[in-house]
Amino acid sequence: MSSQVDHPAPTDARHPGGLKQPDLKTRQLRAHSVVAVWVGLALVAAGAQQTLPVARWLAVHLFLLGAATTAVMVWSEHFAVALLHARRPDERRSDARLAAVNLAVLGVLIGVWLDRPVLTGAGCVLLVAALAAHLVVLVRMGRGALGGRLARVVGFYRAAAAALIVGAVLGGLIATGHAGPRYYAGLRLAHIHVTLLGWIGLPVLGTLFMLWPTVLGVRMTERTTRVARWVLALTGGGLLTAVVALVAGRRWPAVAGVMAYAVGTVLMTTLLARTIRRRRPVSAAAAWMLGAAAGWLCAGVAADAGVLAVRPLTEAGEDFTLLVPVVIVGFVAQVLIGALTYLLPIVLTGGPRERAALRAVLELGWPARFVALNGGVALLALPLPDPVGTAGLLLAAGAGAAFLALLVRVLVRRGGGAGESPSSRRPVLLGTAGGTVLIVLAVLVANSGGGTDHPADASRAGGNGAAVTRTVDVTLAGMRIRPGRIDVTAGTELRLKVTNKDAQRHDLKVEGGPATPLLSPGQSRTLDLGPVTETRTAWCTLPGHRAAGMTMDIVVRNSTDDMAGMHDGPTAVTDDSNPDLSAGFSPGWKPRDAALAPALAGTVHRIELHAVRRTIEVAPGVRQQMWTFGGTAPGPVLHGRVGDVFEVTLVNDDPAMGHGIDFHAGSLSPDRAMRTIAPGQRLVYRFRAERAGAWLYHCSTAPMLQHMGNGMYGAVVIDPPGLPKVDHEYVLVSSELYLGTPGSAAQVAKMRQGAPDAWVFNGVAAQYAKAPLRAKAGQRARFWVVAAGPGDGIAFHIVGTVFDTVYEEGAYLVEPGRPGGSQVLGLALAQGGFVETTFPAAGHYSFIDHDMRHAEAGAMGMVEVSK
Ligand SMILES: [Cu+2]
Repeated sequence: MSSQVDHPAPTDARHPGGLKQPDLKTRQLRAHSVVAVWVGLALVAAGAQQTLPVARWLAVHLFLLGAATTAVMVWSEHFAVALLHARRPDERRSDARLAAVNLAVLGVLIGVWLDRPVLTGAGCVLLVAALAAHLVVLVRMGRGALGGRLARVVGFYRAAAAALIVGAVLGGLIATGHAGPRYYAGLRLAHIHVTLLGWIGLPVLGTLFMLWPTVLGVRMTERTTRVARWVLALTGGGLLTAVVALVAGRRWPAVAGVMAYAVGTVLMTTLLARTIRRRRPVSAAAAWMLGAAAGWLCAGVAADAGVLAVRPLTEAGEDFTLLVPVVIVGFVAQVLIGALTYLLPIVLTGGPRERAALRAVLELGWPARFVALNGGVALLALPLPDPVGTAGLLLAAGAGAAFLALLVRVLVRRGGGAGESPSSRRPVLLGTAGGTVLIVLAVLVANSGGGTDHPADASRAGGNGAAVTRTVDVTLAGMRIRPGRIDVTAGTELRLKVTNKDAQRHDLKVEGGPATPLLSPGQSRTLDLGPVTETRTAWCTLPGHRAAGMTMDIVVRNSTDDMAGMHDGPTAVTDDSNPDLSAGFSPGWKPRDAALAPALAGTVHRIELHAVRRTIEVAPGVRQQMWTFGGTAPGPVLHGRVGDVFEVTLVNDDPAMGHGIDFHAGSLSPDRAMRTIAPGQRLVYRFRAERAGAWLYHCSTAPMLQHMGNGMYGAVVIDPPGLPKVDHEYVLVSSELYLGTPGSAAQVAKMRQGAPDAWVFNGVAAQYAKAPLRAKAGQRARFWVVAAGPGDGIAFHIVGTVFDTVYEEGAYLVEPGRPGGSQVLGLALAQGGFVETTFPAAGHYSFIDHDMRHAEAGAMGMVEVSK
C-alpha cells in the first residue's frame, strides 16, 4: 500500500514513533520524564510570579526552552528517521546530545536566575554546540536515505534547529548584558521571533503536513510535496529576513519577512482546506482543532506583521507579548489537543471497535470545548478591557481542563485494560500526561505576570466615562526610582511605564499590586495598576536595593483637594525623596567655581551680603528653595590676610524672616554684631582677621539648625603668613542637604534626626563628579576645607594621593621635608584647614568625605589630572 510511503508515522499507526523497539521505549520514557520535570518546574515558577523577580522569565523558558526543546529534539529526530526511511542515529550519541542540551538549558536558567553572566554564556555556548550536532545529524540523515513524499518535512526540523541556534546566540547576548541599550529592543524582538516562530512554529507546521490527511482519513494531495517546499521557503526565508532585519533595527525588511512567513502559513492552511473531502473525517474534533490552530497561526503572524509595521521597534516588544496567547494557546496547545484526540485511540487500542469507543470519550462535548478554547483565545488577543480578558482566560483554561479530565478518565480506564502490557503503554501515558500539563501551563504562562501582558485599556474600563487614565514614565537608575513620588487623584487609572536605564538589573514591585519581571538594562515594561484608591509604595525587590533608596510613593489625593492637577504630567517631580545622583543636571546648569579667588586687595574689605531666598539646583535635576547669603549656598568666600579688616553689611532681603550673621574669623562681642535683623533692615558687621585659618560664617538667628541647614553658611579664608604659591588652590565647603519645604515639619524632622537627603561640597550634590576640577600631573594643589554641617563633620580624602602638608585649625600638622604624611583632613563641625598634594600622574582622583554614607550620597567629586 502506497500510503505506507506517503505518511509513514501516522499510517504506521499501530506503532507510531516506532515504539516497537523496547530500548526505544525506555529512551522515550526517559525523555518524557525530563519534559515532565521541566514542565513541573515551569508551573512552580509560574505560580511564584509575584514573589520571584525572574519568575516569569523562568516560567516561559522552563516551558519553551526546557520542556519544548527536549520534546522537539526527541520527536524531530524520530520523525526524521521515519520520514526519510533512514537508519536511526547512534543511540548513545543521541542521548549525549539530549543530555548536553538539558545541561545547557540548566546552565542558562541558573545563570540568569543567579545573575551569573559567565554561567549563562557557557550554557548558551553548550546549547549552540549540542543543537549544531543535532542539525548535522538531521542533515546527514537525508544523505543516501530513500526518502518519501514527505521527506521535505525534515527540512522544517532542520530549519527549526538552526532557528534555536540563532535564538540561543541572541538570547545569550541579551541575558549576559552584551546587547547594550541601543540594540536591546531589536535583539529581544529577534530572539522572540526566531524561537517562537522558528524553533516551536516550524516543526509543528511541518508535522501538520502528515498529520492532517490521516486525521481526515484521506490520501494527501499530489501537490503536498511542492507546497511543503514553498511553505518552508516562505516561512524559513521570511523568518531569516525578519530576524536579520530586527537585529539591524530595520523595520520594513522585518515586516516583509514576517509577511512572507504569514503567506507561508496561509499557503499551508489553503492546502489543508483543499485536502478536505466530502467524506467524514476520522476525527472531526481533531480536524477542527488542527484547522483552527493553523488559522490562529496565520492570524497571529499577520497581526505581528501589522504591529511591526505601525509601532517603533523599541515599543513593539510590548505589543508582541500580546500575541503570545495566540501562538502558544491558539496554535501550539490546540495542535497538541487535536493531535492527542486523534492519536491516543490509535496508540492505546488494538481493534477498531475499541478505538471508536475511546475516540467517543475523547471527543465528548468537543464542539463546546472547541468554541470555548477559540473564543477564549480571541478574547485574550483582542484589546478588550480587563473583565473580558479574564473571561477569555477562564474560557481557554476551562477548555484545557475539560480535555485534561477526559484524558485522565481515558488513562485510568486504560490502566486496567485487558490484553495490554502495562509497561508498553507507560511511555505513551507519561508523554500524554506531559502533553496535557503543557496545555494547562501554556494557558498559565501566557497570562501570568500581574496582568502586564493583558491589553486592558484602562481608559475604556467600565461604564465610568469620568475615570482618568494616567501613564507615568518611571525610570530605574543609580539606585533610584524616578519620580520618587507620584501624586494621583483617587480613582485614577494609573499605568507605570517602567524603564531600566541602569547598567545593572532591577525590577519594580507595587505594594499589593503587580510587579515587573527583572528588567535588563534598557528593557521596559508597563504596569497597569487600575484605579488607585489608596496610597501605596513601590520598590525594587533585589536584595538591598530598597534599603539603598529604590522606593517610590504613589500618593492618593481626594478629587476635591484643591491641589488636584498640580502634579499632573508625565514626570511628577519629587520634592522630598533622595536625589538621583546618576542623573544629569539641567541644561544650562553650571558648577560652582571651586577655585579660591586671590586675596582681596588692600587691608580693609567692604562687602555687602544680602540674605535672600533662592531656588537652586542642588542635585542633578533637583531644585530646592535655599536661604542664602548673597544668592548662593554657601555664600561667597571671603579671602584675605592676617590683619585684614572686613566690614560686612548684611541686608535682609527675605520677605518674612529675620536673619543675622556670625563670622568665626573675628573676635568681638556678639550682642550687636550678631543680632537678628528684620526683613528690610541692614546691619554692619566689622571684624579684624587676627589669625590665619579657614573659618566658618553662618546665620546667627534661631533656630540655627534650620537657618544653616537651609544654606546660610560660608567660608572665610585667611592665609597664614608666608604661604607658598601653588598651581591650584580650591575651597570646598562641606555641608548637608535637606530637601523639602524649608522649615516644614518633615524637613526639620530630618535635620533633627541627622538624616539628610545628601551631603554636598559647595552646596550641590555630586557637582564636581559631573564637572571635575582640573590639574596636570606633577602639579601641586591646595584644598581648603570648611565643615559647615549643620550636623556632620568631614574626613576629607583624595583617592590616590598622600597629603604632605596638613594645616588644621591654625597649625601645620604635617609639612614637606618631614617623614610623616597624612591621608585625611579630619574636621569637626565648624572647623577648617587645608591640605596640599602633588598629583603623581595623569588620572581621575576622586575626593570624598571618607564617611562613605556621605560620599555615596553626594559628598564626592573628581580631580581630572592630565599629562
Ligand atoms: Cu538666617
